[in-house]
Amino acid sequence: MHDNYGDDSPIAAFATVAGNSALTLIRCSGKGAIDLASSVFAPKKLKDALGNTVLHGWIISANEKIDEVLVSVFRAPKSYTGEDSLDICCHGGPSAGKAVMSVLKKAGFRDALPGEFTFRAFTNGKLDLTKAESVMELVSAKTDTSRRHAVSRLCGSLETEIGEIKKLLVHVLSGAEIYLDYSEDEISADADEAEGKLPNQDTALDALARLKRLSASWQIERIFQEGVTVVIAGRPNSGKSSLFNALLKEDRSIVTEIPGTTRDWIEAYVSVEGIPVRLIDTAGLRESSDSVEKIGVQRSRELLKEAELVLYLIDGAQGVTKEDTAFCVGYNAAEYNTAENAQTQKPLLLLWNKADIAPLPQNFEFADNKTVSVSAKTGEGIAELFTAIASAIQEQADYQLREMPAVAVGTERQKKLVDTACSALEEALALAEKEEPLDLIAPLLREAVNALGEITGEVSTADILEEMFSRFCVGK
Ligand SMILES: Nc1nc2c(ncn2[C@@H]2O[C@H](COP(=O)(O)OP(=O)(O)OP(=O)(O)O)[C@@H](O)[C@H]2O)c(=O)[nH]1
Ligand SMILES: [Mg+2]
Repeated sequence: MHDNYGDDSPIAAFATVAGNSALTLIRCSGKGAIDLASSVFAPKKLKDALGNTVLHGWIISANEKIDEVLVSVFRAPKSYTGEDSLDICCHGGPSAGKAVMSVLKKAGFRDALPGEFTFRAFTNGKLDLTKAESVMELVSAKTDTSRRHAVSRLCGSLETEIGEIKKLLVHVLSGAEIYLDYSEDEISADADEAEGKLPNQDTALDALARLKRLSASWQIERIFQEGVTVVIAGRPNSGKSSLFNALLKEDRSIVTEIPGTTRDWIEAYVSVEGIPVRLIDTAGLRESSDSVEKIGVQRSRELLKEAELVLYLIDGAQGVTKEDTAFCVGYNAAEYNTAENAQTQKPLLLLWNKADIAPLPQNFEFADNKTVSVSAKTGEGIAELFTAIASAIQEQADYQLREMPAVAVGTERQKKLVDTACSALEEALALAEKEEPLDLIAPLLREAVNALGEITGEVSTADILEEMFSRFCVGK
């Protein structure tokens, strides 16, 4: 555990990113935080301020006015962290916030560690671990759907579900433990047990079904949290960068009529029917003698390995070329090195671009793929393309992306613990079926209960907490 995580010393951190903006927010929290801040604030006395009030004044250092600020004062335990806290709203830009921070540090605040505010909120009982994690999910939500899922957990949907399942398991466990208190001959052939069932078997099955639903929810949730990597590939000049810009609805990637324009890849997130798509524009695939372009093409090939879906562009003005065939069907032309170029068996969506000047031929069939006709230039077919991308992502999933369960796990950590509980419970049920003694079964039930306790943080160790919170950003 880091030396400082877990203490209550006064900490400060920027809650907003540096850059040109109207305002910068600095967060402070900890024992004595209000008194410390009061020593560098004028003309009012911050230390006399009531909780939940906002004071206007100046941050001062040796009588020099550093910045004009608004300070929100929160008194323990009524604050995000549960401690005395302040939000100092400074002017934006590269200088004001920095100067204020330097004064605060001199006054006795130390830099906050990543996630330390939320860590303190957790240790002070302000939120459980599922809510703490949802704060991070919310900050990094890439689409509106991702945001909604995170907000549902922040409101406690997962905490409640875990709590309810845990109650069921505790009920099953206490049933088993009652029997354990008696010697074998005292147990008068309990009906359930005799039939190879756990005491309160129905409750155990109900818990198992709910755990399985939660575990399965991660397949969908992972997509909404992490996004799907979609790589745009094709020959130079086929219009990849134009398409990238059209999907993003902004001019991000350089477009010219010169083949080989894109050298280094570029990525951006775009929402496709609520699914966060990490869209990557790559260098056009061709053999090149230009050393910079060569590296670009090599990078395109590496990115293709990462892709979960490839959008392959055919330049309609050129029609299908042997390179297109080599890529899409691994066609073995003697003059073309297919081994290196054939796509790595990734799901592929074929696009016929430049439909404005070269319409898709009737009955066009190529490489057994459905072909979407688009014009990156005029926007024709782009709406249909969004639908086609969403369908292609859906096709690879063995669950309905649009049918999000009411409660879902939001992190890999939670999913793993749900699985631990699931397998322990399944094993307990299997042992009961074999009519094994309860003293073998009860520890498994306890393991399941503990795993659920770890999800919410009732059961936690310093290592687990540090691992989790160190992935948060500073200022959260
Ligand atoms: N008419 C027409 N021209 C297009 C369309 N899409 C792209 N172009 C033109 O095709 C040329 C190449 O476009 P880019 O988007 O730079 O092509 P690219 O595939 O990124 O090319 P590289 O980066 O060199 O691999 C430019 O002159 C574009 O204006 C389209 O749908 N219709
Ligand atoms: Mg390009």
